[in-house]
Amino acid sequence: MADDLATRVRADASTTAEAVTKGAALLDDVIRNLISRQGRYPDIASAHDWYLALAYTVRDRMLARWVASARTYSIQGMKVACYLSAEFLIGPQLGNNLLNLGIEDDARKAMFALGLDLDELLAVEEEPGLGNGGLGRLAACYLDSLASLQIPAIGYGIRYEFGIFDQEIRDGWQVERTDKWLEKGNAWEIIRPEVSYYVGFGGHTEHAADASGHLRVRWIPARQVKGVACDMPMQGFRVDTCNLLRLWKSEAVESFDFEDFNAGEYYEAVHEKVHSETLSKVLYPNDEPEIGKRLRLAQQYFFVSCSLQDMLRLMDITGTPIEDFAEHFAVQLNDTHPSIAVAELMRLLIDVRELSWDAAWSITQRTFAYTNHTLLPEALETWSLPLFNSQSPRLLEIIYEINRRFLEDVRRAFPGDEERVARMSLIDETGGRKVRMAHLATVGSHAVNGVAGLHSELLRQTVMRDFAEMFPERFLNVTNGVTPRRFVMLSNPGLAQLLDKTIGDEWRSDLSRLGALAAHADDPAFHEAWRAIRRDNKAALALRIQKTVGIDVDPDMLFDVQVKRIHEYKRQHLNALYIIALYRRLCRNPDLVTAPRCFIFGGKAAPGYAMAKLIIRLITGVAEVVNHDPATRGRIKVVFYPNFNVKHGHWIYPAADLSEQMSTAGKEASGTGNMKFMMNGALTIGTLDGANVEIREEAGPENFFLFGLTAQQVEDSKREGYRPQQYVEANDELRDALEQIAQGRFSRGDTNMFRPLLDNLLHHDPFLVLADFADYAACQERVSEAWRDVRQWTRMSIINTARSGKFSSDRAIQEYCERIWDARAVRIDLAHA
Ligand code: 26Q
Repeated sequence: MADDLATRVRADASTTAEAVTKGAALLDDVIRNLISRQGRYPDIASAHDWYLALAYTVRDRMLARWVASARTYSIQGMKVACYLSAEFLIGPQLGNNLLNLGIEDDARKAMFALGLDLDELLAVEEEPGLGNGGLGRLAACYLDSLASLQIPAIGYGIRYEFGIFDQEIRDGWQVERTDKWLEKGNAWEIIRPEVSYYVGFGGHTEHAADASGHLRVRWIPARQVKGVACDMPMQGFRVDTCNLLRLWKSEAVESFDFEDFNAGEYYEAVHEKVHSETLSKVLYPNDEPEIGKRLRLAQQYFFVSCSLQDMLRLMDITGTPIEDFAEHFAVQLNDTHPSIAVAELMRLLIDVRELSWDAAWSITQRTFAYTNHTLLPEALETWSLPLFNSQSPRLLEIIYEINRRFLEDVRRAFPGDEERVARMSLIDETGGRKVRMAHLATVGSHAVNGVAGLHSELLRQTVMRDFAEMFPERFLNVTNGVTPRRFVMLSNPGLAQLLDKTIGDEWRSDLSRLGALAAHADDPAFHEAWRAIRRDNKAALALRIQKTVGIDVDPDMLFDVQVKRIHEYKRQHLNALYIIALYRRLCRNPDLVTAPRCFIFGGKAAPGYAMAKLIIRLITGVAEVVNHDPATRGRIKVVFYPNFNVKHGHWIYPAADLSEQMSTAGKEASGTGNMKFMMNGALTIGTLDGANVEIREEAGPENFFLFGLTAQQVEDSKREGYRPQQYVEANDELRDALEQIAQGRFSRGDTNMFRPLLDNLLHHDPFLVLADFADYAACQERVSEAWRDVRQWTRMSIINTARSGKFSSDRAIQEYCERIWDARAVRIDLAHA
């Protein structure tokens, strides 16, 4: 059978000799895996069986590279960059791994020879949704860049059994379904029971002098949980480097022996097992902390402790003295979620490895660096002292001691300024006492960075002001980036090929080379090719939309897209208000000349965030009315695309003409979707917020649709007493839109449904939706006008792609390596490993 199929591949006249050999070998391996790993045979194999067989085959190729990488790192004693993150939103792996290994064509041909379509196999893969959104996806882009730049690196996180929920829309409302991504197994992971660590919880500490008179602390935990390593290979693009994503799965320590238990103990032991396994059970689906969630703090400590113990084990294996820890590991804290690591490393070094406080503190500070992803006060993480103490009494003692020494430094630097001391303390004493995780991360790190220029600046001026005054050299900016492998090459192959043909393929490893496209921005033949690709992408998305939500959209319309988590500060409701105003205009004036538009939304609301769920309901309500009104047929469509995730992003980003980036200025730390759209040739309509500022700088103001108040004006208007009503009084269209909502027009006559949203807008409007409405609507008119000049729009689209080079995660990772980690590339050579 296998021979037969291999002959079919060889017989394909279009393949070169080398490709024939590679393709045939791949095919042989796929069939071997199908039989020996899955116990299936070709005649009865389902698409999922074939997917698995191919995935195993690809994994084997990566493991050979991973082994070569690991050997090289340990022999050469390279510094390893460790990225600690509670989330890694890595997305589907098969297509990306084929791309990075450079065997996509081989795989396509091998599958074809089996009578299978590679795209259909790619489609059956469940994506690991181990993150909420931006922060988790950023971590995944960084792993891709680290491997592609040949930097020794490990990603450390949690292997959640249930990732971010699947979103369904029922009667216009979001409904959550559990994400059972592991149900059919995960072909990419290697579970390593031999790589496991114990993590303690609760209990008490005992202080006593040791034989040589040094004070030693013993922590006697009340419970222990075992963390088992689950590894996923992270293959670099066109290199032999393959790094590791190591995710921890929690297990019970006790494997219990039936004979030793009476019935009572037996149930107790089972309970213990269930309890332990709960730790890595589910991802918290909120992109903001909730108060007092014990399990969340336990998850954070669990994965951080396992990860640090793992680093210490790697030191021991290679016989490296513990004193050299900071020369061998650079540990990046992805927001404050892993910041308990500062105290845990101190504990491991002092209590377990018996280093002095000063030696341990020096190692800790030189090891860690912290990335902040938010300025929103409600999103800054704190944990109540009683909760913290009951979980990790020893760590709290250590935090007190860090704080005592730190506040001494503050007092020395700012004598007599006790208010400053209170503001900077690691412990918040106002209200219930709490540990301030951002302060712990900042004090325990040698570098603190924001994720876009404006964000880093605001960080220094607002939430971190006192710290920036005391340690100005510690604060820096590293603007985020996204991987062009996944978000251009994989999801927009048509564009990738056109780029290769036009400017050569060096852009694939050096995105700044896209700049060469500018020379073609006025070439009519190139315009035509550009538009043809974009039209194909839009037709493909239109087909998906038809299949998933049953709405017909015309690919020649302007695709106006807002996909991201649903949040008031991101202002999807401002977009909705504009759609209502436009719709009303079109109803009133059948001859109005304007760009025919399809508004596409996507994004999940945190399950407990009622206002965000109501915003989804408003969008689906508007869609229902607008899409069924014959008066506006062909001129306006509204789509809420359910369950927006990485996979769906692959279809959406390449098909967008207009990227909506409309957060209230000063609130979005960076945004990364904005970068994905830009690379794929969308124009941006946006505020001066996050990385939009830099996108506009790069694209040029003439190629960016700017609207809205600046961060400074937002602050000023709040200080001066903002009155949302005043904007309603001054704008007929806005008033009409709000009235339509209030009258139940988008809620099937229900005049109560949107009351909370309207009350909020009219009386508080914390994100200045109404203040920015008029300017947004005017800006959208400029968009419509620009759209009608096809040549000019195409030119702007090309220029946006051409100038998107800065937003590659390769550039961002290079900055982290040079400015924060002092990490260097090492060439891995599979042939000589
Ligand atoms: C914290 C504690 C308890 C429970 C949940 C959390 C939690 C989880 C996720 C808090 C925050 C998040 C996610 C934040 C996030 O995605 N931030 C985004 O990060 C992107 C990458 O830097 C930026 O581009 C976005 O601007 C920022 O909003």
